[in-house]
Amino acid sequence: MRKFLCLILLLPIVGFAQIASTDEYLSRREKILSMLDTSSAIVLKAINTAQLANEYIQEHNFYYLTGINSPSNTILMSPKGIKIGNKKKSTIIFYVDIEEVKNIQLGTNDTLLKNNQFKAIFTKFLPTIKKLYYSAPDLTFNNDWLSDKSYFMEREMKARMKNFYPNLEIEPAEFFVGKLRSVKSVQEISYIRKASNITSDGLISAMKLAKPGVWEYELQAAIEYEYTRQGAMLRGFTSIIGSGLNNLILHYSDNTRQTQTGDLVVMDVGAKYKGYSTDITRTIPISGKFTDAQKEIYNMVLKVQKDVISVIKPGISSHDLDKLAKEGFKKMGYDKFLIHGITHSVGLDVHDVLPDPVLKPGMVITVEPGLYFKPNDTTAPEKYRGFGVRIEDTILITENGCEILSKNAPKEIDDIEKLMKKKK
Ligand SMILES: [Mn+2]
Repeated sequence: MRKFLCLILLLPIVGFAQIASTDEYLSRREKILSMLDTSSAIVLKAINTAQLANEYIQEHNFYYLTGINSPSNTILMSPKGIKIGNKKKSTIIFYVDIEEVKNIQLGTNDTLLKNNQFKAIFTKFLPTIKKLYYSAPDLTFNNDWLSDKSYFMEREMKARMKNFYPNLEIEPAEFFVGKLRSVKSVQEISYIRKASNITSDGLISAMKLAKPGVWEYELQAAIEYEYTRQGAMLRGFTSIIGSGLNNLILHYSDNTRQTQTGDLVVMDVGAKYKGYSTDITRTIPISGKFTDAQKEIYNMVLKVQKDVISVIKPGISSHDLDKLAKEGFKKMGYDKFLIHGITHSVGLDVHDVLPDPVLKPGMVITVEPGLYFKPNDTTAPEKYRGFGVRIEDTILITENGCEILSKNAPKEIDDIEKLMKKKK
């Protein structure tokens, strides 16, 4: 059956190419080839296994250039061409199962080859180049507990490669491919917009459900119900539902506490739609009404968030946004209670790669200021101790300014309180 399949599939590769009329992956590969100089190459490997809870997430650079969402494949690209027998190809996709790659659109200098040919071709090719960009999905740190020796896979790999190819420079591909990845296409933007709309619906459901006594995981379930219902089959990251003192823990994700009257709940969540994440945070009073002290802090955070968003346009740097938020809180006297950066890029990864901090049209970033007051922090006014507020939107940089993709999620105090009054 296998042999038979290969026979029919080898012939009509051009035919397959015609199935997809607009192929972003091919044009991305062409751009990458034009960015590489003739003595360099890039090699990317698919993630072999599901990483978390059996959710398979492809290595992002590999996915970005191939659209292949299955394990064990490899792509090798070089503008000078890679020798296969007497021919040269600038892109080779090595596959395990032809079914997984048969729909990929190939350029005239691209080809598909069985995975078992990779080693021979790669070994011959490497001495002909000076620089190799690579993906490092499997390069982690391992500790052998018995001999108590630590193995850094990357260090071992580099030492070994140096041995065989002393003149070869090796660099992770993330930032190189990231130059393209950070500016999103119309289609990518539409996926992030959809992820943002779905997540906003989830937040609205959670706001309607919220009342004292509800468990954090119930709010999480209300949000994630919308993800699944609307076809976002994965989360961009583990939902953070922090009530009471838990909202002071930035990456709290146990979500197992029962809420109590008077709590603020920070909900930092994001669906992943067709591979693309969003990232939205809303802070709500579990009782349906902010106390005066909560309102004061909430309004400070909201003002700083809006002030930052109002200056976003092409040419401004993400570092400027951080500075502006810090200065904004400083004027209010609370800058020391902002304990994290207020922006990051969003895309295939919820903390997407951003090689150049200067914003360009098509980039998508978050703006997420917050203030956090520990219960025993005597430098904070007493009325604020014991809660935190964070407000986060996912924002598209446009030609003249920006667009808030997560605008459907209410963040004005009146809107939140009105919504929370409504019973389902
Ligand atoms: Mn974020």
